[in-house]
Amino acid sequence: MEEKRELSLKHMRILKTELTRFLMTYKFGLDELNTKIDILKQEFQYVHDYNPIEHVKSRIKTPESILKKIYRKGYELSLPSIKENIQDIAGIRIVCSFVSDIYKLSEMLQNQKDIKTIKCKDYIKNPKPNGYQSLHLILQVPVFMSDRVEDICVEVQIRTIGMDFWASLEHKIYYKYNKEVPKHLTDELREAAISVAQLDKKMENINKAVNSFKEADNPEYELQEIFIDDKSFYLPDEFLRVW
Ligand code: 0O2
Repeated sequence: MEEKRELSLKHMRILKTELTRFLMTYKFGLDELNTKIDILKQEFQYVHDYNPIEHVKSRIKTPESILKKIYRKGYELSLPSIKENIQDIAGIRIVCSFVSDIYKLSEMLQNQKDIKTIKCKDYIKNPKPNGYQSLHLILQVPVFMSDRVEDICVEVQIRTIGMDFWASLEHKIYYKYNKEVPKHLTDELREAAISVAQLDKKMENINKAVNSFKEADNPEYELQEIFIDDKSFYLPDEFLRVW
């Protein structure tokens, strides 16, 4: 009896180590992708004096939520099965100002040599029946561990501020009503989603108009005066920003 208990404790310890190691690889995958996103953000800011990213949030699914999904979808309960079937264990949400930024960013990420696109679901061009809009990518990144390389899937959701606002409220309502939302609210949510899409379009057009005005009005480089040893020099604004 004692021997059996010892064995199961040992087994549990091994399982716990395996699970921790398993989830750690997803954290590293997130770190890797977050670094890539941060580089794009900083580079954009310096070179183009413009930041397409409003904010970024990331999360690792809890073991409980992973198990619920495995159970809901009827997959086998094992680590290889979780790895193969649950592609959103690691998730990043990027919120952009404009719809064009979403596609720009998505292309820049997908064009990186060490990133492989596993899936792309465009709920902006094809919103869900409830009105949900967002661009979903499942991206695979290599994670270099001490003894092996793991290819890790990360779900990246890219959306505008308006789409994010809508999704947070819809999520709150969905859980408040325990997934049985009254019809008048689902109708209003659908209408609100249409308003969000219209507002996004308007903001994009205003931004385009402002950009073309800036390009027409200003020379390519604005020269900045700097002083070294009391001598005055003129340097392009771009140069000062980078250095
Ligand atoms: P959480 O806690 O946000 O992660 P698949 O994963 O491809 O087998 P699934 O789960 O339908 O199938 O994938 P999909 O459609 O790409 O959606 C995954 C995630 O998108 C969800 O994660 C939500 O975060 C978000 N999402 C999708 N549809 C809606 C929606 O109608 N409303 C809101 N608010 N969010 C949505 P999880 O796993 O549900 O939860």
